[in-house]
Amino acid sequence: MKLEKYQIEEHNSSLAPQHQKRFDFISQEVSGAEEIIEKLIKFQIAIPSWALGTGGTRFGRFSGGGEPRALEEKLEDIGLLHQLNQSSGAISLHIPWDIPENVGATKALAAQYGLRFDAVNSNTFQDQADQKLSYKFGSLHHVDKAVRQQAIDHNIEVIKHGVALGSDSLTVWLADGSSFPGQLNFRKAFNNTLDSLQEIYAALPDNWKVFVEYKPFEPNFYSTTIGDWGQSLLLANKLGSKAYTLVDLGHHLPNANIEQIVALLLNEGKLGGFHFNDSKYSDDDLTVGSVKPYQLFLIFNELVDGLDAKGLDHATGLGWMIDASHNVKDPLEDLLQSVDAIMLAYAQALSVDRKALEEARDANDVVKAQEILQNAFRTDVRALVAEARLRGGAALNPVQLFRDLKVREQLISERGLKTVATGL
Ligand SMILES: [Mn+2]
Repeated sequence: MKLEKYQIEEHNSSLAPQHQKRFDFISQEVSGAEEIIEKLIKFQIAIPSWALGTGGTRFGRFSGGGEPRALEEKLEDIGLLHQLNQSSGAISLHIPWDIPENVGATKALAAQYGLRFDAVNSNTFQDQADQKLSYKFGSLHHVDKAVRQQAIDHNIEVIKHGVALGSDSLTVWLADGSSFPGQLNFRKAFNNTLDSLQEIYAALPDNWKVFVEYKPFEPNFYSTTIGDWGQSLLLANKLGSKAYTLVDLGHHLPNANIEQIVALLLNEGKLGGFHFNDSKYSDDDLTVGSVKPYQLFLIFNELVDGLDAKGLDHATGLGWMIDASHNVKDPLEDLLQSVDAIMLAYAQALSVDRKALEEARDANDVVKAQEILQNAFRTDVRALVAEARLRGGAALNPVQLFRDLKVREQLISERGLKTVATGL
């Protein structure tokens, strides 16, 4: 479904008086409010095609109904999110779950919703029905060259689909690893992975990037062949200038200092992509900012600082994407909440007085440095983010409008209660 312009306008005028009061206050509180709003309007977060349906666990899956049944309906859902917040103007596709049947028609449909194609994602973590060799014991790191070759060919195929759609990056996440001590020769596994990635790298068009994602455990529970940012960075450095590390917030062991990892990767010019989510334990796929909003702010603080230090554009310097999919919420409402949390953390990071922060650091004034960051984090910038939405033509309160218009109920009546999003 598509919203009518008047529906957004009616919603906004009903909330306008209250919003104006809050906005007038915050725009005087925060210095450079206008610049922050401009940056917020430009900032877009890609939605992955697998986040639009209910996820699941190995114990079960509880669909809320009305899930997208095909790629066209996934585009429709993201188009709807983008209408509501004007900050979700990109889709990240998963191959083979989302292979377009008609590329021209898919591109035209995406353009109609104002969406571009972000990084394409390969899949060697499960076997497909028509697949010759199994990935049970890994893909790019496999002991058998024939299995590695199959996985290499698949990634090259994904690049081709991406080129056809106008994407310009490939994300490689491997489930490769081992579940028991002794199972794997670590050095051979790493070298096989490097060789395989080199073949994929050779197939990248000149203007493309490849993002090497890491994860410390799951589905393998003893070792992961690309387990942390060090291993990813080693590979990215060996591959060349088109290869980058991708940071997924959920892919760290508990209490890892992700903001420091981000700072150093940006310093090396090797941070390429970013996957947002939140977690209490590890890869929990929870709504962005729902558990550790201060950590999210500290990460954004390093992102803004590091991008500025390299002269990179915030909106286009990295690939920004949400990577989450879970069980108990309406997936579209969850994505609206996630995008909002990202924008809030970004706005707060933009409001940090960087000059004063550096002066406090240079003077070893620990208390002052902490005060500067906490002051930014404790400032309620929701009205700034809402103002950016308003100026972009989106809704002041996307979740409220989603509910007022009974969007889920309409999707269920169009698509049915028992639908399962493709790939899930
Ligand atoms: Mn990820």
